[in-house]
Amino acid sequence: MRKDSARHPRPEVNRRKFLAGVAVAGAATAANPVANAATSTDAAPARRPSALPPNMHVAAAETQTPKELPRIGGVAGSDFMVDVIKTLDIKYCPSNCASSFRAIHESLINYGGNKMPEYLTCTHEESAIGMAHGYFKAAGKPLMSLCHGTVGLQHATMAVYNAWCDRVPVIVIGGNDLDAAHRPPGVPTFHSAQDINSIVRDYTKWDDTPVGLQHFAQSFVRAYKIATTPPYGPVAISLDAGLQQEPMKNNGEKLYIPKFVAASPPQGDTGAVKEAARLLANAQNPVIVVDRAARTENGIRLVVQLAELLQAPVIDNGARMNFPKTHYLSRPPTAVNNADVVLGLELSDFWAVVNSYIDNGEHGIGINSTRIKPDTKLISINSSELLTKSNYQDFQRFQSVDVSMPADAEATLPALIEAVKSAIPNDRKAAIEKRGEAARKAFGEQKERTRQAAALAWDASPISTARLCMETFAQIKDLDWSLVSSSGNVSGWPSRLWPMEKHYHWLGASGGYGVGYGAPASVGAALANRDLGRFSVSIQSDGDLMYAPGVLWTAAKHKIPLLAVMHNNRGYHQEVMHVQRLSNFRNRVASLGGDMGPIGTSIQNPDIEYHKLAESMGWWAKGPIKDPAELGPAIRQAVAAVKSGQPALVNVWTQPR
Ligand SMILES: Cc1ncc(C[n+]2csc(CCOP(=O)(O)OP(=O)(O)O)c2C)c(N)n1
Ligand SMILES: [Mg+2]
Repeated sequence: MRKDSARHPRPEVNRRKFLAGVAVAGAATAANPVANAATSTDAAPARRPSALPPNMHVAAAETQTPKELPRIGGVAGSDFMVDVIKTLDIKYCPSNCASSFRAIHESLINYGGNKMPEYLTCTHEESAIGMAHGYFKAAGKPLMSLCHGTVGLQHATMAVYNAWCDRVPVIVIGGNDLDAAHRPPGVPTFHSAQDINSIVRDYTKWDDTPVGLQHFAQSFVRAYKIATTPPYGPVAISLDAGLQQEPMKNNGEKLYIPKFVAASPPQGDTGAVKEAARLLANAQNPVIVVDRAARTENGIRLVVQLAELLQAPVIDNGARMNFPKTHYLSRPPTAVNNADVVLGLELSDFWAVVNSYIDNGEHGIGINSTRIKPDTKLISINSSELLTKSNYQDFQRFQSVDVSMPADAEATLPALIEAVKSAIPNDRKAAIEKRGEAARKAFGEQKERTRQAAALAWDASPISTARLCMETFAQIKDLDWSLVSSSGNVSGWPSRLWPMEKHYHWLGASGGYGVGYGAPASVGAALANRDLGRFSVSIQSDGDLMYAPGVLWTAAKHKIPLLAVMHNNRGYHQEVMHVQRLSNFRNRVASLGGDMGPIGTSIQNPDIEYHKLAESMGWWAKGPIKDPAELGPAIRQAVAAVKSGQPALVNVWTQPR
């Protein structure tokens, strides 16, 4: 907390630093800096006229070092902003630098000491937000990111959308110069807008444009609170360049920093909880489907408790680690077919749990069919219903349910568990036990079938995705591992065969299926895991990495250990299948243009040397591995490099899926 320094700003130290700066800069700087510093606390520095047309000179004003800088008279507004930020638990600020937030950038590193938050150098705004997204899922704490108003925020958008769909808090700060009459003409004006937040408004929980420092203090604490109240989500604050840069008015005497107190998550209504419990307790075949049910480690424990109480199978759709894969009640999605009651916990798409859809029916229109029996009762606990906006369709198809609780599942589970305990009739207890025995048997058989399927084409070259995943696991199994991301499609082998039990064994996917999430999110999550002493591994697809590979450099620069094992199938295989499917549907032979997949879907000829790409940015790297016998030893070496603190990438040529 820096409340005191905010009320009685600028300690002596800074004045001394300031004088030292003047001495170095020499006589060419402000005419009477000492007098300026001592007296003029209210006056803003003189602004240049803004009538210049945008031309090379104007562009140079932004891109070259200014010849002469007037000294600030008083305390920088952005120093106070840093005081506010420091009252919250924000460890890092991954960002791509820009003039619209140069003042707060300068305050963060010089006044704030580059700690809490520490600035991380990013080469793309999408990478910065993607890192914050991944970080939260490993650490449970949000990061902030600074974006250049308009262009930077435009780059950031897809990652913000992924965070929105994935219900992950990220604090997005956009620099913007609001005062049209005084802002620098040319480039900075191109980079300003009336309302930069409109770029991300449809997929943020809240945004604001503070016009004063006290307003900033309230907005920042409010933004943090909104972002971190379930359902979580990204928030945006537009930060006026003038407000950052100008000295504090009235010497900041009346400014205060509101205290952050975390809000409790919304809990299901008592009546609805009782009704759900009654249905579940009396069901013949209750099935629990989970997607983002567990926000924390405790969430997994609660899902296990409820499942065991009912001896109900659990289908994990995997947006988070919700349920141990080693538990005998863990079942594949088909388990829903026989259910008479389905409990959905934080499902991103309830409709698709109980319906199926085939995309190429007659006349090019898809075919819907139900997966469940006609009288199956549906119960939903889903906090996303508290977040619905109109434009983007992340709310998915409308599904009628019998008991609907717009509430946080993890927060509602304790009450539901108690209600189920009281609702189970004595004469049902034996039948419930029996369900458990059947589940153990089915689980064992399922595991065996999966193992046999994984052995198929074990020695194939390019390497099978099952072998890719199991050779990786063999090298990390004795470490405190965390699968931080799996981009592309490896047929779900890790969730099918790795013994995932802890909440960080799997962090889930992007949320919005915006490809390009995997690389930055895995670096962000690896950063969190580094600080928590865990070993991070990612399965990195080729298409995903090529959207913004610069994040590899950020990982090396900031010494973030991460093992990236590549699923390099030399293509956008998902799209290979789409175009192929349409060609088949239309009775045409797909034009491959000399590649493996239809034109526009391969990433080959030339083949990308991902190991060289990574090496050039400071990674330990090896590849391309085509012979499956070489895979294990290569990963072993990579693990050793990661243990020494370096990121390492193994470029593996794989089968399509
Ligand atoms: C930003 C973005 N652009 C395009 C797509 C469409 N898309 C979906 S999957 C995919 C292929 C991704 O390739 P890769 O990461 O290599 O995975 P693979 O399908 O080969 O396993 C693409 C381009 C998307 N989802 N997001
Ligand atoms: Mg691919």
